[in-house]
Amino acid sequence: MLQTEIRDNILLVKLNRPEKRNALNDATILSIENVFSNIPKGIGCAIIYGEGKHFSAGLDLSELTERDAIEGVHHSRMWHRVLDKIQFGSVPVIALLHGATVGGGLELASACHIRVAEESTFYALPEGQRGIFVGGGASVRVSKLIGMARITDMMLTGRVYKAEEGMMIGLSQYVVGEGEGLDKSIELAQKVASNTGMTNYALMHILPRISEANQDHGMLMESLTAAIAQNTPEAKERLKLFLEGKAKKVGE
Ligand code: 1HE
Repeated sequence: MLQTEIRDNILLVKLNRPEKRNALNDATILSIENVFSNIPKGIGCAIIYGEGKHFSAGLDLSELTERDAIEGVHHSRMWHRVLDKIQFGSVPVIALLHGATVGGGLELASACHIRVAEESTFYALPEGQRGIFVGGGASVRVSKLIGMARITDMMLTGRVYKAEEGMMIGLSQYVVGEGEGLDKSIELAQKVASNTGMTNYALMHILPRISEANQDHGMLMESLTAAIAQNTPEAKERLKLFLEGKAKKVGE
């Protein structure tokens, strides 16, 4: 149900339940937790993608049986715990999207740091139409990506966004042609993995906290982070190479 492969210093994680459109049952969610809690040493970036014609059809609705309220809370909190392992894990994660990226599938994608969408990607939050509510973090993460008015509309009306529109409103940072997503994601992952550990840590763990802090606290955290980062041996070496004309220029 989940397949992993290591290519150089990149971890590829594939949802592999195409017969159920990569619907996310508890077993899959728990294996995602296991994989992202145990990223092997030496890995610098991970890519998550889906087998078959769709990234993910979201929560496995066949498991949404007779849960009472408190069981429902625990189930949703389990999703939160697992997706936090992606957002606040040890390496940046790229979601490579195609086809349906809906409900819990969009929640999984929105926990990742970069989203690359192939042209077939479409986004929706069908929870509203199913009579339920998002439970895997969409109200927080998707709201932050596209704003509250848009997520409200998506859930009230079942609105579907296609790949290009999705990029325009902030659901993905990239759109690529069909079948080109893996190459693009690997290219991006190599860049991400070539950053210093401190830079990637700051982007994953400190920046989101800064963006939620008040301006005064945010600025202070920024100064502390900048000071720590510029003091690392890796940063000093990189600055030295640049000043000697040996580092790539911007855009190279
Ligand atoms: C599923 C699921 C699923 C497909 N749970 N089994 N998500 C949804 O409301 C989306 C529901 N799915 C769909 O709208 C469509 O399946 C798709 C647009 C994603 C794909 O359509 P298609 O024509 O390629 O596939 P299909 O024929 O609809 O489905 C193939 C099989 O996958 C079929 O099972 P089969 O045994 O009859 O072959 C479907 O029943 C099964 N399948 N999607 C279970 N989601 C943390 S809270 C998050 C809350 C949510 O995510 S709610 C949104 C749920």
